Amino acid sequence: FAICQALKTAIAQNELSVLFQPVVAAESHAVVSYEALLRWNSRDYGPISPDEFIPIAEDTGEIVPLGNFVLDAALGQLVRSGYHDNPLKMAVNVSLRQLIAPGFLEAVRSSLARHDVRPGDLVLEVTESIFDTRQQPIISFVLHQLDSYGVEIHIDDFGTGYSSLSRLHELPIHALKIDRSFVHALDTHGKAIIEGTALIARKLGIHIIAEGVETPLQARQLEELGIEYLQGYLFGRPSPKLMESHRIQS
Ligand code: G
Ligand code: G
Ligand code: MN
Ligand code: NA
Repeated sequence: FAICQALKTAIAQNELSVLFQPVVAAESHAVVSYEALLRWNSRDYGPISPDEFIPIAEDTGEIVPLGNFVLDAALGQLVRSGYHDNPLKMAVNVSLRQLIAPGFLEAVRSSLARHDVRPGDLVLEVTESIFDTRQQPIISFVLHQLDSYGVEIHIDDFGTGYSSLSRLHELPIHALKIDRSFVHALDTHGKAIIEGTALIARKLGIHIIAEGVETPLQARQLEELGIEYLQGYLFGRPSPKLMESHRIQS
């Protein structure tokens, strides 16, 4: 595929950028962290969604340099936005393929050290693919190492994969991000699913973030269900800069 070729040169040609979307505390709406979201504007193909190019990058192995680029760009932006005066967390999406590639732990440690960011202020978002039983020894090793550094692990798009709630205690998981499809279905089946997930997570000491929050009504319903953190267009779209307001609110 020509697109694989284009992806290989995307970093060198300056075609990649990273946007940041806030996560807020449900009660105060204060910003508690940002999620870094990769964007590719290809010279040859125009803007391509990560939903399209991330799976290709996973297949070709390009996800490793791409992932390192995002980690570095995200921590760099965090520091330029006043992190050292006013600490804030940064969440970075990580593919399973990237997580288990040789050198991943070292890449995380060196990026944290280079930017002088506390490991506890880095969140890695992984999907339910981390429960893949065939790869369990390596996945478990890497996640426990990250946990020992203080890095937080959050499960993204929770509820859309094949994991079961009973497996949550087996890995060092700090939070679940409830997939936006359940938030958008709060008036139908979504409420029961979110309520049940929150109940179990709370018992296991795992935090909950709801994503895809678009209306004040959804925010209110989620807060009433005891959801601690919210993310979505209601609070901020993905944008190139971190918001100024976090300094006053934090
Ligand atoms: O930002 P957007 O909604 O277009 O993201 C689409 C998908 O791409 C989401 O599932 C998101 O988690 C994923 N994604 C965005 N940025 C990155 C990244 O830097 N690395 C990985 N692995 N996935 C990403
Ligand atoms: O899978 P992940 O949660 O990483 O995907 C993040 C993607 O979700 C981003 O591409 C972002 O643009 C999108 N997103 C963020 N907030 C909202 C929202 O409130 N509504 C919808 N429909 N999409 C959102
Ligand atoms: Mn995510
Ligand atoms: Na998601």
